[in-house]
Amino acid sequence: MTIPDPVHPAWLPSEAFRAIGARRTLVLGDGLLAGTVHDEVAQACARYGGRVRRDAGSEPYDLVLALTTAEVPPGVAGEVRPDSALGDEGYVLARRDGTTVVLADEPAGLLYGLFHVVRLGEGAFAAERPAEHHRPATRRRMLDHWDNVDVHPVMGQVERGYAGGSVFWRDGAPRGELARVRAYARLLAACGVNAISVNNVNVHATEAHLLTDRLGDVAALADVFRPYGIRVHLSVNFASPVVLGGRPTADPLDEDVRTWWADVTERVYETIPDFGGYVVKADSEGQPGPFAYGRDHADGANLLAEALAPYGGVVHWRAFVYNHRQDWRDRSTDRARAAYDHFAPLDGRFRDNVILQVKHGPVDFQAREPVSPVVAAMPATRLAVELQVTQEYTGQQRHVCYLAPMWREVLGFRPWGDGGADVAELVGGGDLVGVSNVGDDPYWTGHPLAQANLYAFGRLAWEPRLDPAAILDEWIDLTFLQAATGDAEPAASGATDRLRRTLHEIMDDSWRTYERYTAPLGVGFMVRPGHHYGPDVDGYEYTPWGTYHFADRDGVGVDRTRATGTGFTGQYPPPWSEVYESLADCPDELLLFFHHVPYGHVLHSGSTVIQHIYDTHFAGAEQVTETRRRWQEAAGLFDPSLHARVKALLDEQVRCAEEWRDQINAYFFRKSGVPDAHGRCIP
Ligand code: GCW
Repeated sequence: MTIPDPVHPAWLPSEAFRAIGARRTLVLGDGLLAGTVHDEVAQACARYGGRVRRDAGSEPYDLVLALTTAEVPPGVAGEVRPDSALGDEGYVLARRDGTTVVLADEPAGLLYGLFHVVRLGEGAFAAERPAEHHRPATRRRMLDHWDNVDVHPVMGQVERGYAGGSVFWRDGAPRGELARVRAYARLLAACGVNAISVNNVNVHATEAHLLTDRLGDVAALADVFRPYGIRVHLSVNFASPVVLGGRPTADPLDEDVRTWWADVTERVYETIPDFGGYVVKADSEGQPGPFAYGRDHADGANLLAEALAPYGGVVHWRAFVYNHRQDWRDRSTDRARAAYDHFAPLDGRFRDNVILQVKHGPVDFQAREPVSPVVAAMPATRLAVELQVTQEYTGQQRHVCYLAPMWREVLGFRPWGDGGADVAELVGGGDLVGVSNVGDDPYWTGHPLAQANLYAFGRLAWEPRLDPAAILDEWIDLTFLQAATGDAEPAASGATDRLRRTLHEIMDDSWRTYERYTAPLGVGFMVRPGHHYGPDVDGYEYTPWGTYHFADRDGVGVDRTRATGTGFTGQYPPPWSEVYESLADCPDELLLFFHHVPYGHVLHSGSTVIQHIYDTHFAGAEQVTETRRRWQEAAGLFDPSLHARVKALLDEQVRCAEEWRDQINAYFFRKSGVPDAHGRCIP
């Protein structure tokens, strides 16, 4: 199968396999994924002149990838053998006496070990290396595609998709470009992803049929993902017994409904034996759910869990449930409270194959939110944290916005304060889910630099304690350096140094830059309603969506305190319930998320709120101009078409950042009447 021209190789250019492809490799072990490992190495060898075998023979090897159950030639792996089990996906990596060795208990571990060797490049074959054990921190590292089969009249082929059409579906049918899907599977495996859901959580009429009469379309995708260790999941409509099965009800406690789900699920597993499970958005933004029958979310989730349990499948039940028909005049309803209010009382009631999928923040993927209090409130429930790799609220893949630093902050948050567990530990052994940012764009992600977000999602899901800056460099090296220079030791040359520095400096702090020129101090939104791109300060202020900032002539922000506001701060355990409650202690970056304050309120930084708004907006827009300048300077270092694409996008980012700056500054100047201390131009 060839990759359709002209799809960009992203972090797997053939040069990334040069070090392996030029050497002698032995792959020992059976199974589909061991076959994939062999084929990957064989392809590299065909290009770079090395050799690969699947039976030991007597020759020496530079690289041995072997299952722990295999007969490894004497001397090669003896001392490397692990004492304890490596698990389904773990591996041990070492280099002894001129041989690099990867051992794994299961074929998936070999595949991840192979990609580790790819990341190391020549470094894998240099110095001796003591045995390192690697296993993923999370069980499922999953991408949700919000792809529609039919083109939706408002949302299009991909809901919140900024990279063109879907890689799976087109105009109501499977797209049929399985070579592209395969290339995608390979990229995902290389960064550690092992699960994928192939359709939108908003399950419309056509998409509902993927569960039954169009299951073959899902099976075809599962066949392509399987050799890369990735299981396929499906978003299903809670009302399926009615809309597909012609039943009078979808009541989760109805016997006939339970039988319907059991039968349908049995057929799913007959067709796709390693099917992962169902993803459900219920009673949320118009999707059907158990409320219609007077049942709660535990009843709803357990219904599907029961049907999946005999096959080891799971339900990802989303906690994104809130009232989207709120009356903006009603100051007591608080959307931030909704997930906790709905789900915390249900802790302990979910079957153990239900995974409650919680957005990382309490509202909706804003550039700055506190961590959702739900993660600390449900000790008896399996949790997944959901991140948005697609940049709905962070520049829509037209702006450079490297999100790993934000995700790292989320994963490092300690709900019970210093000494307590962090989010990474809370989801440890559980799942991290990302909404995919991939489409049929030749660069996969629209903005070529948005590939880094997809890569970083996978890497952080595997190892949440990785440093985002190091992940960025890893991505730069794989994607650009070896391909640009063909140099075995890329860092050696001046040009490659410049390339790496340019990208690093443009991207590393880009999330904070984005935050500076958009909604201030954690208040969120202020985007254009509907498509959510660009500024519109009052766009959502008098709407039913529950996303308000309450700016008036005296001040701005949402009072979520227990003392005088919505009481949301009380959903956190101490110390955060106290820290967020207190105007004096609340971190600056979240001040307006938790408090309504006068414009003259002095931040910890020493600045007033109004001056902070002006300063950050001037600075943020300036940083984007500087980014564009740096990119222009680096023209000679990149492939010309990639350079031109990014340049055009940076022109748009500069335009949009200036618009944000001017609208936000003008809005708050007009509301407050407070001039900029530095006398800069506010239109
Ligand atoms: O952020 C919102 C998006 C919706 C999306 C929803 C969700 C799939 O604007 O487009 O619907 O979140 O997460 O369900």
